[in-house]
Amino acid sequence: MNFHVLTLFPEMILQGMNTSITGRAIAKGLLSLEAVNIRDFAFNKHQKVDDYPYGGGAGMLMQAEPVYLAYASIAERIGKKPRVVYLTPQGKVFNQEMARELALEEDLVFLCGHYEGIDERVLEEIVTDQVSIGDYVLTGGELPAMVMMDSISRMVPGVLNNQESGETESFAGNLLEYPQYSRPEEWHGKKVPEVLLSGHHENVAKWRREQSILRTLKNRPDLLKKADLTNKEWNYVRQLKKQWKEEEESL
Ligand code: 6GU
Repeated sequence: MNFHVLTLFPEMILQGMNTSITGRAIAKGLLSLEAVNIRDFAFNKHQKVDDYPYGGGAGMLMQAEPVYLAYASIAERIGKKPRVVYLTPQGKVFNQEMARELALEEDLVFLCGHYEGIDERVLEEIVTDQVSIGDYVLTGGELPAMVMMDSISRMVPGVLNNQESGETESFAGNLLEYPQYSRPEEWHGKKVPEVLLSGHHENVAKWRREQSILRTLKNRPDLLKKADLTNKEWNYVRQLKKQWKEEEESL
């Protein structure tokens, strides 16, 4: 996977990505990363990349030409028109399914906006995907680009040590991950759940599955609707809801 990031803050991207698991994957050659400074493609006296919006309004916009030239330098070098993801709160909300799909690409370009946005004409010309990472506002697209690259990276074969953890973690089957415990057996008076010490693999698996369902029901009922549970498990969900309702009514 080759990541190319168009940004006004290349050092932010390089510092963030050359750390931890993504850093190791870059060192191994499983990923490559370049951060292209859009300012290097502003061929005016002060390397200015922003200007006022026509029609008025708050703030400045990134101009079309430097963004286009920075993009074109990548497209020319790799010899194709790559997929270009523009990070914007106006985009489609990022999820695990999108991460899996984007991980199949050989090259991905991320376009990070700043100020109030980017001239619409260059977006029309180069952007293939507009993506948001959630319903809150950030100062620029760099953190969202890093969020996306991190989650896409872990879908690339060889990036994770334990290859199965790519799919068994949260959101596999639209269920959240169960709680986990390590040594010591008791900490601050809290004991590790007995079943996990039992060595009874079937009971452990059953307990974990129940915990996943419980957590998903509590924190992400929207996800649980899409989860594929057995009839027995749907009954368990119904029983939990009934129990909680009764507890609430008895208060
Ligand atoms: Cl992709 N960009 C910005 N600036 N803010 C965001 C976002 C993206 N996703 C959520 N908030």
